[in-house]
Amino acid sequence: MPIPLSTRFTTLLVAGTAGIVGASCSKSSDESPRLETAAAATVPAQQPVTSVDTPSTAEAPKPETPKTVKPARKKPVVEAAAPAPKPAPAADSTPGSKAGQEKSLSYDAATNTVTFELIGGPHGFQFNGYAAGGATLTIPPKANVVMNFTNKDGTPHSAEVISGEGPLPNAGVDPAIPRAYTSQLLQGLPQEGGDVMRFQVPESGTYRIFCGVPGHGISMWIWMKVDPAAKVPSFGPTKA
Ligand SMILES: [Cu+2]
Repeated sequence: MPIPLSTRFTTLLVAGTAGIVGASCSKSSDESPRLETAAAATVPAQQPVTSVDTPSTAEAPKPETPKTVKPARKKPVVEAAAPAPKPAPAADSTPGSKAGQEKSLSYDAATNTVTFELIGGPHGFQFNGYAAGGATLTIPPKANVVMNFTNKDGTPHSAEVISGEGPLPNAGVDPAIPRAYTSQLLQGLPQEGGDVMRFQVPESGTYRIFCGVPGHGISMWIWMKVDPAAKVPSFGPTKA
């Protein structure tokens, strides 16, 4: 079911534009000697945009019971290009991955853009409360991905997209997809720090979203799969 591009994206654009002015380019050459420095420089390194989307009271959810859902945020702005929006969930305690998706994932079919709120923690070496492949983000082929990473944990964390095959590296490596990594990949972003990854996925592929801080990624990773059959993105516990 198509999920309308939320107004969050608009907020992002605004915040991102504003952030360029004051952002320091923390993708410094000593930590990530990669090719996309020009593109990376346009990405604000420390913007608070994603913090609006995570309830401060969220506990680490168990894989079979995704986190409690807050009522959908209401914004006055209407995204004209979005398909007919589904009704906002009436209850604030409806369990289920679909409700969880609405909070962390949105999709604009017109531009094939997936926007995902990637959370470090919130408590411990997890992404969105999942560790060691316990969750899977499924993405339609050739999608443009805007992945807003915010570290909610007290320990510094980072994120990048690495191959879905082979042993887990001990620390950050070159990403499997260009630009699919956060700033401060090795030292990690502090609590409430964040970065935005913008990249395009290929037709298909299996990847892992991995924390590049040395020693973290052995457990701090989740799956990211590009499914040629996927019409919309989804996020939830990994199916056996
Ligand atoms: Cu980490």
